[in-house]
Amino acid sequence: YTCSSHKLDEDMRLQFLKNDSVTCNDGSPAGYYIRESKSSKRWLLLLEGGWYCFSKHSCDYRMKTTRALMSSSPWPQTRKGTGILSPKPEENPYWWNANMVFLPYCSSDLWSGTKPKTEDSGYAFMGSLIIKEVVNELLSKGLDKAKVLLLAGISAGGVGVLVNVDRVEEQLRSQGHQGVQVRGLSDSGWILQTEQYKQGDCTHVLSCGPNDMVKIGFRYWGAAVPEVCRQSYIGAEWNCFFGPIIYPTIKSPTFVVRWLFDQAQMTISNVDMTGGVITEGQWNYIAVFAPACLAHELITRTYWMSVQVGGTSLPKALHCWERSLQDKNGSVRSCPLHLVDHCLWLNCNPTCPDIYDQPTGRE
Ligand code: K4Q
Repeated sequence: YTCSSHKLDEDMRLQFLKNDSVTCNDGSPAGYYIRESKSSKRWLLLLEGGWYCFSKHSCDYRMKTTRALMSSSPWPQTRKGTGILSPKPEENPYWWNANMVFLPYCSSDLWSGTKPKTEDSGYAFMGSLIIKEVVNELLSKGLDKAKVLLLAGISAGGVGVLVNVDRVEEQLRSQGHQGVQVRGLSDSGWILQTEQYKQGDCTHVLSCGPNDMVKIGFRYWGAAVPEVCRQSYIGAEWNCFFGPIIYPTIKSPTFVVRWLFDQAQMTISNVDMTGGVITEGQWNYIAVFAPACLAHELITRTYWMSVQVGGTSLPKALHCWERSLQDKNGSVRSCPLHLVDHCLWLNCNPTCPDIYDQPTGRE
């Protein structure tokens, strides 16, 4: 065959859902892109990202600016799989031969919604039902014989993984497909509930802090979060969108990928870094002291000044932090606040405390 036909069959092809009551925001049918690999029993389902909207105003604006994130009508017939979706071993040494399924994000609800479009609301929010229906329709394409289903997702899709991975597992098990091992891979969906660097109102999607945003969205989307997490947050179920809260409740093995200084986290924390430019006040807001030690507690230890990251101890870092809070714009450049170990094994930092010197907790 020619190079171009070879290239073509590497592309993923669009398939609209057979059940057309499961829709994008505007009522158009949701769907997925698929590249089958008959010789493989591995299935990768990847949830796309792209923020969200949580009000008539913000969704109308989203419709005008990024329609493909709310409607399937502008979707192309094929898409190229890149990175973990690539069928080329040189681009994807991990899973190049797997069955690849890309789920475009068109529900604007962090893949959590269960609400069909009604006359008055104007938009549907069915993210969670889209995943369910895609899994259901893939069963007849060989997913029923799979060994592993990896539910992956990026940014908003990474939140979608945390919120949906156990539901997918339960869906397969209840239909008798317990032979399929369900796993999660969440990329950049681990968001912290920080106070904003600068208080923002909630009129825009991006100026709204993490908690306010999710509180509003949860109701607007008719969000479904996992039962176990919901039970422990009755009346405040929106907390279950956040990694540190939902993760301990997830049963399926789930791998979390996250940049130390995540841009989406910075954006919703109102740390404006347009053009990669950041002020000293903003940089100090994201201070961190993280030595690679097997240990617990530090600040009341007698040796707390001897643990160092890159030559800086915690008392020194705290001193720097105080200075940075006093003179927001003063120069504290030689006073470090971002201290993360580079070595990777337990106690690879030579200043780690001796574990035999640590109290056991029973003393
Ligand atoms: C608590 C939920 C916060 C979710 C943040 C999602 C961020 C996102 C889009 C990406 C490009 N930068 O979806 O980012 O498409």
